[in-house]
Amino acid sequence: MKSICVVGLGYIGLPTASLLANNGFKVVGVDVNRKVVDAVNSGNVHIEEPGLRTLVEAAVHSKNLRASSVPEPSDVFIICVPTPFKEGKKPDLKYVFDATDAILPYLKNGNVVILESTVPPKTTEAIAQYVKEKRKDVLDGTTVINFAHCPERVLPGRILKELVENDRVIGGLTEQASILAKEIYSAVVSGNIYTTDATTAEMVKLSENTFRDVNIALANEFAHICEKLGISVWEVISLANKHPRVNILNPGPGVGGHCIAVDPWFIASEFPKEAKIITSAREVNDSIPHRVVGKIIELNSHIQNPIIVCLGASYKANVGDERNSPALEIYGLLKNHFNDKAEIRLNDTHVHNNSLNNVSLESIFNDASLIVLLTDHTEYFSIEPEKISQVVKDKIVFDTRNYLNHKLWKSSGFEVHVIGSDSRNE
Ligand code: SAJ
Repeated sequence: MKSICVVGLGYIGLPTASLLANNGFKVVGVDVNRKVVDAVNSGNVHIEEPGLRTLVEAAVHSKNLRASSVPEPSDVFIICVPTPFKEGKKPDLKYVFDATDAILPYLKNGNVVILESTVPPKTTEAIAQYVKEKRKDVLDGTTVINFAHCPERVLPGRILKELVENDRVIGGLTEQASILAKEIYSAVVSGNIYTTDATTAEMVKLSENTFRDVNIALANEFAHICEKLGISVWEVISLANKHPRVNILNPGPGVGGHCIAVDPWFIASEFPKEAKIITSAREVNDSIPHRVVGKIIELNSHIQNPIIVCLGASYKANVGDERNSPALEIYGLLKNHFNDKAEIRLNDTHVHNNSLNNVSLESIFNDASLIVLLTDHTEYFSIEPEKISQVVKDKIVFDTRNYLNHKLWKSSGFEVHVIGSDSRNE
């Protein structure tokens, strides 16, 4: 039985540590946040993710998972810490190097160090080099450490399923490192496991998220053009996607989260001359919240002191994560624009952030002049427009996700506006 130390108990680290523990590995999960450590040790979770609580409870109960503030000697170390960007959209690798510093004293001959965090090309090499600089025994070869990059690929909201079923790519700095890392993942992954070199694995991960970002940017650009043409982008995309080799994604209020809105910069910041499409897609997607705000201002132009209801704060449906959320950006931009000349209300049933003034669905619609759907949480689909129509001031709804039942809202007297579509066609 191998011992594994997972550094970082966030969206990726905690499910990974629990899954490995439930498959017989002895796992210590490490986090710098004491509250997270205490929560995990009592079988609790600090993240909203379907099925995670049960998985963590089982892992802690089996005594195969413990959380701690400091690493311990182990056979394998898996680094799952965030990699945000800093000023100038440059990758911030502070947490990756902090994690490396934390495990440095515990590294022994034959250990495997796996980097799961999404990183710019050549980071795995840089970490191995850093360890050599800090540990003479690694530099002179008396202690051999096997470094590999194995990027996580799971979709928030479906993490537990995808952690097991998705194919994995493992990029070892040496062939032996790939073989050893593959052994670990083989115990828990039912998808295929492909081995390659570390830089290729880094680029594979960045290419996946960049592909999605560029595709969404294209959909957002089509939405803008279709609005000008007075047609519905939703119909255009749906019909274009009937072609066997076309799969255009959905436009929306912008692209958020800690992956797709960040990772393309890991390529573009290092290759600014070459990364033309990547940079321009990022710029398109970053501009969408401003366009949405422009439309909201236009819809309120005839109203004195409007009350604007924003539904959703998280970056996408049915998750409680508001990092880089376009919904929150739009909320902030509206507050800045209107200042005290409008009341901007916000509801999100998934985000539990005390600094947000989260208004309940029971009272949020009272006297509203505009309802804007920003995140397509399932419960917003069940809002009854007939009931709402009796308490709002103006019956206008703006759907930035093309999610609501527009027929139903219209039959309750609402004027319905949808992103990427001329309201006359709705
Ligand atoms: N979005 C659109 N239109 C779409 C799809 C998404 O506007 O058609 C928006 C979402 O609303 C959200 C953002 O894009 O604001 C990103 O959401 P997402 O569901 O596309 O992706 P993430 O960030 O939750 O997860 C991605 C996934 N990558 C790919 O699908 C290639 C996931 O598999 C990765 O593991 C994850 O990034 C990560 O951690 O890197």
